[in-house]
Amino acid sequence: MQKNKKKKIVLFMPKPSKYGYYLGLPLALMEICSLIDKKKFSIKIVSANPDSDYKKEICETIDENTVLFGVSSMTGYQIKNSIEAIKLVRKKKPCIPIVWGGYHCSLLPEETLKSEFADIAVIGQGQRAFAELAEALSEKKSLGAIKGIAYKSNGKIRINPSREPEDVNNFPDIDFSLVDVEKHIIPFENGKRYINLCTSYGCPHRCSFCVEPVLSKRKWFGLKAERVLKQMEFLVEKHNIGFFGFNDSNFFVDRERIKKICKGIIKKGWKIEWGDANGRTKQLLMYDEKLWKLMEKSGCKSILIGAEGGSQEILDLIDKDTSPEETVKFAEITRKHNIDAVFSLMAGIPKYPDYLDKKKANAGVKKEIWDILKMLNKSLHEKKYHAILLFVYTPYPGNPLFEISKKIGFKEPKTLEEWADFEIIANNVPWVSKKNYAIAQQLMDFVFPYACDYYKKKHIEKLGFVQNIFHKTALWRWKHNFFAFPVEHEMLKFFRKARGKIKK
Ligand code: B12
Repeated sequence: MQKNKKKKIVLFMPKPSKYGYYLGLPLALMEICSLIDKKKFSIKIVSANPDSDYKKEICETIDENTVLFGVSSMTGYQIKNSIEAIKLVRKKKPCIPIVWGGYHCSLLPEETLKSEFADIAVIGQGQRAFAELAEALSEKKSLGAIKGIAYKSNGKIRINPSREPEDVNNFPDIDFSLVDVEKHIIPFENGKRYINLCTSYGCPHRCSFCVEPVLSKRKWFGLKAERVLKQMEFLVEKHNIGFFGFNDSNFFVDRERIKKICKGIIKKGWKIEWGDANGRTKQLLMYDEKLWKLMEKSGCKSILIGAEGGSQEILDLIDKDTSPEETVKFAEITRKHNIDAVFSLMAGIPKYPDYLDKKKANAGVKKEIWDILKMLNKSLHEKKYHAILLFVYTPYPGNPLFEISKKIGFKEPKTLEEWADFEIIANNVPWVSKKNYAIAQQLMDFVFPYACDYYKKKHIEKLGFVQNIFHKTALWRWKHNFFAFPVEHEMLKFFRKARGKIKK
């Protein structure tokens, strides 16, 4: 290592899917640098972003001054892309410590470290643990005292005591100069420039399919409204941002904070919109009319709700602590305030021991889909909605539903590399039959997007004849619950495949 030169930290944000890119700011990586001593370390963040050749950037950046190479990964394809990047690093400098962070290694640190492509895993919230780790690696000190990490030492895996999640207000603001912000802006509707921000950590709720209760231990810390507004101000003034998408697991926990953020936006007179923010029906139904009006006036355009299911039985099974009636009510309130409710739903919730029986499983999953459609029919008027997302339940490690899934036949991947191939688009669970899976896919991919009035406004006038027919058949299928002979869906899949092959 050259003396008197700053030591280098190189970080990589991988692609979420084979043909996708990592869009938006690599917030996790920017956040973990907030406590790094910039006098001592130089930082290079590389994103698998459409505007950059990330492989070349990694190869050109790694050198003898590099103290670590870090990757951020959720379960699934990001692991695969991270391993591809790590192979490039290993080829150039085989001894650089490889640090994993993010949801996957936090849930399965030991399994992650069994892979030859991992040396250290940071478990959970990363800011403080990462700063201590960089310091220790650069000084060649022991890692034994750093809470919240796991690492390999003399061929053995050591898991240090855990670290309690901390209030995000303890950390300095994220440093936007760490990345080329312009490269991470996403072109959006009406010519607006879209950027993502994350203003809180954790979620206080207990949903039994979600990783949050396991990692954040049902704690929630929201960045003070003034600090949120300061970040927004920088992005509006320096980068002409017109739409803010919030990546928080639960943006709306603190009513007073939301009030202050909305009032701040209005006071500043910014011509901005905001949305894609995760919330919960019960919590948002407690907001009064004044606050809904304030949100509308401040530019709130969409709220993402984990509606999850269409029946009370399913919602109780996943500890969702809400009801289908609340989802319907929520749709009414958002409609009244011109805010799009984006519903995220799941079909194929595991039931033990019922779903050991194939017939019961087929009937149960079918009923779930039907209940979802019934609830949507009550919630949505004239198909005026923004988006509906219907996923087939995919077991992610670390929560109670994952354990139930194993009891009824789910074969859990056993290595980091196997988890890399674990795709959301594949049907990974044996209790969802091919037929039910195909219906859910047809709804998600074809019926919901094409039946939607918003889609019609956005595309049909421009794209013409085929889209128009698709819009009409999607509406017809939904009205009659008729999903056999899915010709249109097959056509769409064929076009997408052809496009994918071209991209290759
Ligand atoms: C944005 C997002 C996405 C984006 C990806 C980003 C993009 N722009 O392209 C998209 C839309 C593509 C996406 C897709 C999916 N997502 Co997603 N997504 C998120 C979301 C909402 C925000 C991520 C974020 O920016 N967080 C903000 C940063 C600051 O927090 P963080 O990532 O947790 O980082 C902290 C620590 O984890 C740690 N850390 C993170 N990285 C690193 C790296 C190092 C080196 C270190 C030391 C520490 C560290 O330190 C950070 C600061 O404390 C999270 C929920 C959430 N709030 O995090 C879900 C989340 C990550 N997604 C999740 C899931 C399940 C999915 C999907 C399967 C959803 C679906 N049904 O399609 C797909 C998977 C895609 C695939 N093909 O496999 C789960 C992950 C579960 C898991 N086991 O991995 C989450 C947690 C949501 C949830 N509660 O279930 N997602």
